[in-house]
Amino acid sequence: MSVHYWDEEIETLPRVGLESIQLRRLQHLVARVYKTVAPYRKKMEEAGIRPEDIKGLADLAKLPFTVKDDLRDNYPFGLFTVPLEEVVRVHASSGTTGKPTVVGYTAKDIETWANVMARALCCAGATKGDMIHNAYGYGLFTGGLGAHYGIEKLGATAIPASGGNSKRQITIMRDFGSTVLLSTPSYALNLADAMDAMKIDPKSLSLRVGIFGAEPWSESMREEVERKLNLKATDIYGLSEVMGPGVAQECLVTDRGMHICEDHFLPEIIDPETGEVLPPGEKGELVFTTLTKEAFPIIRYRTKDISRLYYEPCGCGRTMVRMEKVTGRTDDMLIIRGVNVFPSQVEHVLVGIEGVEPHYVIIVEREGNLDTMQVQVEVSEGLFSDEIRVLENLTKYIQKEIKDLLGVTCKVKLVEPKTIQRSEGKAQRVIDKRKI
Ligand code: DLL
Repeated sequence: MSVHYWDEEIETLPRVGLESIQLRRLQHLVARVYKTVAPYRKKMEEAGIRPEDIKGLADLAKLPFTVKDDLRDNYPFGLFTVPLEEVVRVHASSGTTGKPTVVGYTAKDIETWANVMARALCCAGATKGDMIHNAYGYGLFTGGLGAHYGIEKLGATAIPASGGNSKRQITIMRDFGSTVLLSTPSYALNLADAMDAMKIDPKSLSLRVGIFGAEPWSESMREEVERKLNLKATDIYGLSEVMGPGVAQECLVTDRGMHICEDHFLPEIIDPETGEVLPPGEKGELVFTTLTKEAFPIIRYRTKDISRLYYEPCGCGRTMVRMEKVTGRTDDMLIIRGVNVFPSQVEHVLVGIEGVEPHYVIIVEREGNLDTMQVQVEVSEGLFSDEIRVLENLTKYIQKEIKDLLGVTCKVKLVEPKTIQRSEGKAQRVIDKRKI
């Protein structure tokens, strides 16, 4: 397979060269942030560290972490390093709990972002000739606009579909001949359902590759999406605090991990309990330092995403480290009667069971002192009209599979097709009533 790069020189740079760029950029960043952002300076002073103490990349570990609360405490613009006149765009998280987090970009930041996003698109095999259907939400969420500028930078044709109105999206895909689909994996399934309802065979469309991210999705979900949409499904990772989509992207060669744009985003894996940096290959919490951002650089941001880093060379020739698919966050781990459960593990069990649709929700409650977990999952049209005994057996089977694989007893409730709320962006998989 011929690999094509957005920026071959940098993407295939030997690691020594890459690391020297990273160090230079890191030193520059720390000096600038120390000088211009009071909350960063205060934290560094408390930790007894000065910019000149950063002599090698290993010294990164001496710097204090940044967490989401730091952004909230400095809401809205307190961590920006440039005057607001220099900021050409802001994005914000929805802020389901407390204040939203706000991030800002200079014109150069937008240019960098477009470049890393174009790199991600190339990594997934997209070219100038592609018709790229962008169903990430446009607005304060970074997905839509972030991907959009990358598509234009690549020179491909952008279809700014945004989320929602699935039938119209399918019609557009068919009529415009969309070749690449960008959306959350849960919305991709939603689109597959709409296609089915419209009696459109995915094979009759021109979709070749999907670039799915913004939420955890299991390998079994990948197979499901590939089958239902007749495309190759690749994973894209990013977060607004660091940039937005395009921080990392799977290539078409590896089956292990996404290449991180390491010349812009410096990754570490830490032990979430102790904060200690873990050796390469170990699993832990992903931490990022931005190396080139102007308006809103961030130092050692704790993402809460669980991953690991692979430094082994990749068959595609890219030397940039790969991060393992993120299937859980330190804060979405459910503890059910002492057993740790990630929603993606439940997903892994459900998807692939015949007669079960990949639409589910996990409801956690506390009865007395006991945590209970109920998994509601849709069954397929044909099965729901089947005998009650068939449904009972299926319920028992799923309960047993979950118990065997995750070690937790749960109640399974099979629900009618199309009753679980569909997502237009990020899916809500868990309702934790213990927290309400
Ligand atoms: O979700 C940016 C994005 C847009 C990424 C479009 C990819 C595609 P936030 O809204 O700030 O930004 O959410 C970031 O989403 O910390 C992860 O927990 C999760 N996430 C993002 N990509 C993936 C992925 C965007 N590929 C948070 N796999 C992150 C698993 C992901 N989780």
